[in-house]
Amino acid sequence: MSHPSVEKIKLESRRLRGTLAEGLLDASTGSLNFEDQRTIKFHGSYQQDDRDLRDERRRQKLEPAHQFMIRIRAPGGVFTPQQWLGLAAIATTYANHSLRVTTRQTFQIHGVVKRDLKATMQAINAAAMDTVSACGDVNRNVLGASNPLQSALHAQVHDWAQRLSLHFKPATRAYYELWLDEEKVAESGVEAEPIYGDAYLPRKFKMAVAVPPYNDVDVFANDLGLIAIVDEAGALAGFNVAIGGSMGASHGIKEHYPRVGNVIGFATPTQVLAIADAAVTVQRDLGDREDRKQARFKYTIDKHGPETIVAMMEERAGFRLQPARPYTFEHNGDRFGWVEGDDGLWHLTLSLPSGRIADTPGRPLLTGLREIAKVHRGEFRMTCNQNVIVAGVPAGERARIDALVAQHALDLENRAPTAIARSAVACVALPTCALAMAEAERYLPGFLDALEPLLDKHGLREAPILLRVSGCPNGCSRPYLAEIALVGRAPGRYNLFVGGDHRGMRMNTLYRDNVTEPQILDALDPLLARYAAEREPDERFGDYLHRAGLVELPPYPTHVRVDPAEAA
Ligand code: SRM
Ligand code: SF4
Repeated sequence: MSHPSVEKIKLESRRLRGTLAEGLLDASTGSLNFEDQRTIKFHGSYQQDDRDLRDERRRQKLEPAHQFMIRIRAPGGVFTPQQWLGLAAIATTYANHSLRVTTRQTFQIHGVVKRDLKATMQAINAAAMDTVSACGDVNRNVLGASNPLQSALHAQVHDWAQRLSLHFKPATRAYYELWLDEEKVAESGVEAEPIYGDAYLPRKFKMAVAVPPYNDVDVFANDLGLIAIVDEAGALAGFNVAIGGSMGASHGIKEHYPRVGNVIGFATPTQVLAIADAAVTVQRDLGDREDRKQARFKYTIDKHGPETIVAMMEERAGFRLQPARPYTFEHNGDRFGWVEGDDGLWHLTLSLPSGRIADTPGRPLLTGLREIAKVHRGEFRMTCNQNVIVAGVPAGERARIDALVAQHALDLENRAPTAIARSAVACVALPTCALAMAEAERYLPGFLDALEPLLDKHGLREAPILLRVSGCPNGCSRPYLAEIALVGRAPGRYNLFVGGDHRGMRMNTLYRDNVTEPQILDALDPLLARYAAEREPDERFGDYLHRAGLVELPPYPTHVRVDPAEAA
């Protein structure tokens, strides 16, 4: 039986309601029907099945172990201790006893069964959070720089992430009717969607706000990036605007490629919503609605040419962008340990193992962070590198937090034997991700162990090399921006990429195709040897590989350019 297209499903969903209400009540299956599986994404949830159990259940002639992933909408990635406690309770009551910090600085929970979905959604909302538009063909979770050192600027940037998220939240009341029993009103199912229209966007749309000199949000991996520019007095003057970033790719299909965003100009704070509206509606109107693999904004830009797209955006916004202003990014990583902000408060960044917060033998992360939430009076800030910042701690409270950190081994990753291990990122992949071709999160610790002797051999234990692992080419760990990346091909086999930079401004290059761990280590050995011997002081691995001519740039727009005409 052929399934209807996603475009048809969206149009016929009565503003994202579909038959979800009925489907949730059907106790004969743990699954939703095909259409509702698409519709529920707009409510922040994915139907999945436990892939570890798939074969066994098939042998037993049982339906797959259906379960749901739920993603929180958290613009700027800030959570209060009360919200944290709420989430930890939800994870143990309804999910698989773990919280997962994502590369878009929010939480996912996994393993919720259909009959518990509504109660889980209600518990999330009761804890003052929601999941609206965390997935689906709409604007997704808006990223905001998590570095809280410049407190006033951070507050403004966080405010922008919130405003953008609210501005682009769909108008439909479907979420509130379905999950929170909001009473239906006359226009239920036919509400006006002034920004999105009847069929929402052709594909997901992502926004991020960065504060130089840190690019911890990987702003150039977003459909729309805003780079904060401060004036001489340190106040927010506005934003450089970048368009067309996205990581998704397919093995062997050159028409489906990752791309960094291009900086197209500068907008003042009062112009930001208009230019963002323009980007979203140009993509709504011009994006490919026939082929979902060609539907992201990057392809719209590359098909029509950046000049055409920028001109359309300016016409819709009603103003010309000013020339982009100078900015410098130092790196796209996190800084671990305690730092003092300009407001005298302290912030502790803890490196988490691929963002997974669970209690494991000798490592009670879920319990430990829950204990911190019970006493902490500041905030928790998630980073886009899947780490957490215990933020806003008065100097006098540090010792209490430190004691809880030590008691629960919360800083094991901060004390990892190699710098590469501290900053490595891996996507979820198996067993929950339906698209995974190879392990990622579960493979990372083993790969790091295998890499350690090689780093030792070349004296590179403390070399801050950026490693990212993805279980498939969709690139959820933003692997194409890493200095070393493994991208899953098949169980135990990866494509090896090298040569990205540490500022998130230059993509890496495929170096070995479809290789196993021994082959990956063999390929890296001579590169690391030459890097150790020939690097300049402070030269990073990816930059060295290019200087030494050991890698070339791949054949798609791979590094950030300021003049859009250059990107054509
Ligand atoms: Fe992603 C799909 C997990 C960030 C590109 N992503 C998926 C799904 C929902 C699989 C699916 O469609 O069935 C994964 C769920 C796995 C699971 O079991 O939890 C998934 N993506 C994730 C997360 C949890 C990875 C992580 O380990 O942190 C991240 C959640 C972010 C969030 O909180 O919103 C996540 N995904 C990203 C990023 C990084 C980013 O946005 O900065 C990208 C690359 C940027 C981009 O969008 O191009 C990304 N995910 C994709 C794609 C490829 C999109 C494309 O245009 O080709 C897919 C597949 C798709 O959409 O068809 C995908
Ligand atoms: Fe799944 Fe692939 Fe994304 Fe990893 S990169 S979470 S395997 S879709």
